Amino acid sequence: MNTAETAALLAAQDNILIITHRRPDGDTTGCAAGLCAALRRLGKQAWVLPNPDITELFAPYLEPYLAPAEVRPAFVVTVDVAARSLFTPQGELWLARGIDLAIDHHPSYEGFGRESCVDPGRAACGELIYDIARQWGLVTPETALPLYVAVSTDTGCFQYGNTTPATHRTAAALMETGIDYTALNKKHFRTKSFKRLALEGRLTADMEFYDGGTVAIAAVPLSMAAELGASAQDMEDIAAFPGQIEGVETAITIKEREGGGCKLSVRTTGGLNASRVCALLGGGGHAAAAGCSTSGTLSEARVAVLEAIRTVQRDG
Ligand SMILES: [Mn+2]
Repeated sequence: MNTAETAALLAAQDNILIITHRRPDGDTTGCAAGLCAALRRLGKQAWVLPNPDITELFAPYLEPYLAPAEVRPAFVVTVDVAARSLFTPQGELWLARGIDLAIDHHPSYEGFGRESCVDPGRAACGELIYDIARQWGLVTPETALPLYVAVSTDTGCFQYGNTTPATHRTAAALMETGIDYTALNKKHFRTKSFKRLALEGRLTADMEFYDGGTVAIAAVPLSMAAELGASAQDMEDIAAFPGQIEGVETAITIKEREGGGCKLSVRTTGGLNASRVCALLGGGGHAAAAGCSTSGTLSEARVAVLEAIRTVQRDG
C-alpha cells in the first residue's frame, strides 16, 4: 500500500498497538512515538509495546506512549521491523497472533504483515510515518520531534548515501513545526561519553585491515565492554565507526554475543552490496548497511565474512 492508503487504513482502526524492533534504534523508536502521537491526536487509543532492549538515549521518546501489560489491541502495527527474527520476546507473541500492518523501508522486509507499506527508496521509516501523519494534517511538534530523530539517526545526520532530496524536504517540514532540532543534533551527533571514546580507542588499536586497507574489521569481544564499563548506550551505532577511517570502503563490526555466537554489521561505501554479503550468512539489510548473526567465535566470524565478501566480489 502507498502512504495514502495506509493513512486511510489506520484512520479506520482504533485500539492500536505499535511494535518496535529488537535493539531499537532512533528510527524504530522515533517512528513508534511519532505515529502514536499522531494517532492519539486523531482521537484513537494507541500504544507502543515496551521494548526491553531500549537504551537511556531513546527511552524518553517512548515513555508517554508505553502500553500497559493488559493491553488488548484490535490492530497491531510494526515500524521499521524487517524480519521475524527482529521481534522482541513480547513482540513475538503478537507476531504469532498476526501483524495487521507493517510499515518499513528495508528491501529485505519478510512480508509477515497482512498489509504492508514498504518503500526501500526511503532513507528512514520515519519518512513514511511523516507522509502518513501529513495526510491526517497532524504533524504537531509531538509527532515531528521523534520523527526528526528517526530520519536524522538513520541517515547519520543526513550524511549517509541513503539521504535524498526528499529526506531533506521531510526534515525541513519537521523543523518547521518548531521543534528544538539543534538540541537533538547535539544530543545524537555531537556528544560522546568518555567510555565511548575509550571504546573507540581500543577498537582502533585492535582494528584489522585487508585488501590494501579498504576493508576494516573491528572485533568487539564481550570482555571489552565489561573492562571499560561501557553500556549498551556507549555501544550505540558502533558499526559506523570503522567506516570513518580514511580509505575504508567496507567496514565490518563483529560483536561477541552473550550466550554464544556473534552479531555482524557490514557498512559499505565502495559499491559492494552489504545486503548480499550478509544474505550469504543468513542475514539481510540495505545495499550499504546490513547485518547477520553467526554461531561461532569472533575469529570464525571474521573468516566467514571475508569469504562472503570474496563470493559477492567474484559473482559480481
Ligand atoms: Mn530504519
